[in-house]
Amino acid sequence: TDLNAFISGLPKAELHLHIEGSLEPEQMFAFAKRNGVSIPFASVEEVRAAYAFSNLQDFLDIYYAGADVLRTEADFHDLAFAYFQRAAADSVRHAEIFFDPQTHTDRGIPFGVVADGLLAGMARAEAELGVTSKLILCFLRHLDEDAAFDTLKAAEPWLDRIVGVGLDSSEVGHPPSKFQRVFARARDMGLKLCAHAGEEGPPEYVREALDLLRIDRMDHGNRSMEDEALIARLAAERMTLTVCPLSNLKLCVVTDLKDHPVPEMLRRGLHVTLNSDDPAYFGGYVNDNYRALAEAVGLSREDVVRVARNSFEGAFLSDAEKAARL
Ligand code: ES4
Ligand code: ZN
Repeated sequence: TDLNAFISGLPKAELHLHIEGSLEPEQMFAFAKRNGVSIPFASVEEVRAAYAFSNLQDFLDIYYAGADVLRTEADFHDLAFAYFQRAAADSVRHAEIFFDPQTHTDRGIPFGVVADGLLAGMARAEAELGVTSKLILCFLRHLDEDAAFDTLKAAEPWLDRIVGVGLDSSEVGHPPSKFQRVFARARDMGLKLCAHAGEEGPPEYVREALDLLRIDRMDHGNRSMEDEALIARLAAERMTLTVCPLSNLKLCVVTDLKDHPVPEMLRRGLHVTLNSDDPAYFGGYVNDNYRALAEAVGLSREDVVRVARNSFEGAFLSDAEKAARL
């Protein structure tokens, strides 16, 4: 359709992408082979068949298992560069990518192997594809705050190349308040702050992310829509929400894309962006997310332009850098 073609060519930023979640089944087999790692699947088809999730934890169990094939700096470079090639094909001009260092350091992969590999892939993407990027270190919320502090410490030599910190993994039972001290430290260090909130967790977790973590950007935020005062506050504070429609569908955060909260978010003046989250697991990259949502809820061309503009406005870039990307 016309709108689909328009979406394809529209310059956009991707602000919610877990690089480990861009590991395609074909790459999983290739990395497993070159590293001599065994995986519990016989074929790419078998892997894809396993990607039927009923909630966030279902997905996380498979996602952490898949990450075990990533061992060397070259693996992290190749993973990142392959993502940027797909992003460039979707007219993504800038991407802010999450990584989960604890998933790797807890298996004996040094922080520097992960960070240097990703940073090399990012530098190559800027040089060869013209896609700029920033790196965001996520703390795993199912682990304790001391482990997050240890991770921040391990990251110290790289902090000039890391724009901010995030909070991901199992949300329910691990409220933002659990990480208040480490987020305060990160803020003091000059890092930007974001957190997954209101994906499965209640509006109270969204409030904690705002009041206790003092986040600069909110990942997901869907369940904010259950709380009128919270909606008004997010609009007044011009908080950017990094929404992920195909992720929400695959993890049963919504039962049908037709019921997705984005139209209501836009009506209420929220600064919505659209993103792919874990594209290899959820069935689509950023344009697939724009297109599937636009078709399901009937987004207009103006809505789509608004969302793409929000993606640059919400990026952790200076005004001059933002202007250069548009
Ligand atoms: C994630 Cl969709 C999602 N939610 C929370 N944590 C995550 N880590 C990777 N993808
Ligand atoms: Zn996410």
